[in-house]
Amino acid sequence: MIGRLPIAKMFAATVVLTALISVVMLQISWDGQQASTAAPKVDTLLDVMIVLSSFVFALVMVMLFYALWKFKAKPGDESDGEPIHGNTRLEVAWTLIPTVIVLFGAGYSWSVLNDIEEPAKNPITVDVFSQQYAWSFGYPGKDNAYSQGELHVPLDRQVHFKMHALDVIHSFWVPEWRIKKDNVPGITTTAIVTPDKPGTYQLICTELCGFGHAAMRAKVVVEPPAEFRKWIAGLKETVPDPYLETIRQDTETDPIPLGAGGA
Ligand SMILES: [Cu+2]
Repeated sequence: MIGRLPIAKMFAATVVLTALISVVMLQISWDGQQASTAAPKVDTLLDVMIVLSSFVFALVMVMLFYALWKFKAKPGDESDGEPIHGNTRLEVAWTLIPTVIVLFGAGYSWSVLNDIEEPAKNPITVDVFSQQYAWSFGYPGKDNAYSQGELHVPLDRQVHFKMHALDVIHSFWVPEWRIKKDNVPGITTTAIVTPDKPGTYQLICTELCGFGHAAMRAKVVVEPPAEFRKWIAGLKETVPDPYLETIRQDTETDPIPLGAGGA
């Protein structure tokens, strides 16, 4: 017989260890500066997940080290271990606890995603074209004004990015916005962002797309609407015809809900 486990003490040790790990892990600014309305919500979600993961890690460690200490064979003990046929209470607990944690994480993530993708009034639409190894941008609401390697967006206005890959899969990532979305050949994917801090950022390709992947970046400028309009007015080119053709041929995925409009 292994006797009764000191459940209360083990639980207390788990709570203390969870707190210690969480305090250390939450000190770190994992994603850096926040520059979109989604960023604080995504960061809070991450913090909650860090605490939950710390709890799971602490629980496993406490049980592991308790077992190592308590059930260690005495020197000279060559006997077989006890035949054990399972423990219903333990099995129910280790099924139920992870299920609750995973369901909570799924529900919370869902609600955050729903929240940050909520269409706002009067968004602006930007076409994003990705190809080995460059980014370019079209503004369908501004007579298809076209910019290569530099993306400008107005401050505090929701942007609907329509992603188009011209060769292989790329992925759109501006770390300060916390938004990441794959660009897939043949389909249009959408990312919704409301930048809320003016400044210059970097758009990074975050899908290994070939030899020049590491250098596949673009400058991102978030600026007040008046400066944005001035920049748009200064663009000389329009989106090349083959690119427009790509847009027409793409199949749309996760389209913006009806009534959300576009600019
Ligand atoms: Cu890439």
